[in-house]
Amino acid sequence: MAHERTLAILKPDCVRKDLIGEVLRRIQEAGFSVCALKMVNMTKAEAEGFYAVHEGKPFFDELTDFMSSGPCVPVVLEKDNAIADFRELIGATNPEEADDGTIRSDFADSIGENIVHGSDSVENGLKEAGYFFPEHEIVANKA
Ligand code: RTP
Ligand code: MG
Repeated sequence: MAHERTLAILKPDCVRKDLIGEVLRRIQEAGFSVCALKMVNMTKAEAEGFYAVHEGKPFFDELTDFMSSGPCVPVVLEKDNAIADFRELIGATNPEEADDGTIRSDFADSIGENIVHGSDSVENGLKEAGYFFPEHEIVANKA
């Protein structure tokens, strides 16, 4: 199984609900290593850049308004099979469809405000980590 990097974002609703610690605890308990972490307040333009792949979709304006509505916490994570395992840990995009015990099922209010982002491919994981962190700020934490 390949060692992979994924970029998680604890979204503004996660921060507003004081769930940073709880969500990070679940992520670490699931075996992910935290390799970079910070708090940022994205501008609308920065949120549009991050989610550029969704430009033109009906939810794009709502999504980028939400992602720039307050501080969020981008986190670079590493683990074997990180991309798929992280998406399993967080659950389906719509919390009503997320499996019991997943982060979105337990904490998210709606498909728009769904607590956490996870990269959807190895290539995007590397690209998205680079959106927030220069390579020298991503540290080797465990193997
Ligand atoms: P994410 O990128 O945030 O990890 O979420 P995802 O892969 O599960 O979902 P994606 O299709 O990439 O959509 C990105 C975010 O856009 C919002 N969304 N709203 N109202 C809607 O129909 C709708 N669809 C997507 C969600 O907040 C989703 O996380
Ligand atoms: Mg996505």
